[in-house]
Amino acid sequence: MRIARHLMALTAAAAAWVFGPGAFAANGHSENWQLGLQEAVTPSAQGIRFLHNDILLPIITVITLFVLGLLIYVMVKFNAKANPVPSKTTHNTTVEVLWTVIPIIILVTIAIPSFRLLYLQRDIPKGDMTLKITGQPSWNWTYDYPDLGRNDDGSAKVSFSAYLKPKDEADKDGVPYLLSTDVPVVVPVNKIVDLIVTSDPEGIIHSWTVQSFGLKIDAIPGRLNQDWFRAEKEGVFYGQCSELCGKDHAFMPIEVWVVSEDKYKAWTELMLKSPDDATLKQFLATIKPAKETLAQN
Ligand SMILES: [Cu+2]
Repeated sequence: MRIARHLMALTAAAAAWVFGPGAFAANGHSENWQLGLQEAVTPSAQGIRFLHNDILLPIITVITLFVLGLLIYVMVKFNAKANPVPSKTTHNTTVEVLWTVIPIIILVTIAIPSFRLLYLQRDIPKGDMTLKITGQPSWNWTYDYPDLGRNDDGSAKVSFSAYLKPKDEADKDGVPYLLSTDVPVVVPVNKIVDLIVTSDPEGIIHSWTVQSFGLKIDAIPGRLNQDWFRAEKEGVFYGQCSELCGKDHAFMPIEVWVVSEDKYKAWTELMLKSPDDATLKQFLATIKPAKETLAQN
């Protein structure tokens, strides 16, 4: 009984670890020893979280425990010693109907929310703005804001590359190394951002991924991929290239700042003036969403 109580306490602790809000849930990135998904700030990410935590995980847990129980039962009850004369039974209609119907019910239970989520993700709504993301062969990302005006050659006026922030600078700024970039992508909160994602024609396949947005979309040379997100919370959210793309695959992070509409507007006004690095850095410090708490590395 005592063991059972210990086991139950352990299970509860594990569940709290996996599902609980936890100290590390709201940093826009994962933490050492974190289990479970990162904080969900878009409808898509919330859908993924619900499907995984509330549908799949309970079903898998029940099935696993059920099969484990059956195995133990068979091992104890029907081993050669306990059951020297085995039964010759070959068919049992009730059992056969059950093991066909129950899995069908389970699959339908999974399919309904799964398809609903798929439609939410793939049925791309008309965006409030467009962001073009290009994966570069030099292992970094380029971002274009075509809605903010074009140059004579058709290129976007607001266009910049984001590179990995070097370790010493990341440490100095108190931001996570390998996730932070020298300049962030800035988007307004609660607005639908349509994404056009591609890779340099001379380049390689990358994948633009931000876990908190429930977003992972391949950047393929010569092809435009489309996706979207609507971040419902201000904050700094990190991601990484998620397509094994070459030697610097681990060094092309993604840093997105979700800010209020006013701050976004101020940012676009500044960006249209092509500010120098120092001016931009100074300005960014004034719009950076609330500071996150960092885990010890
Ligand atoms: Cu890549």
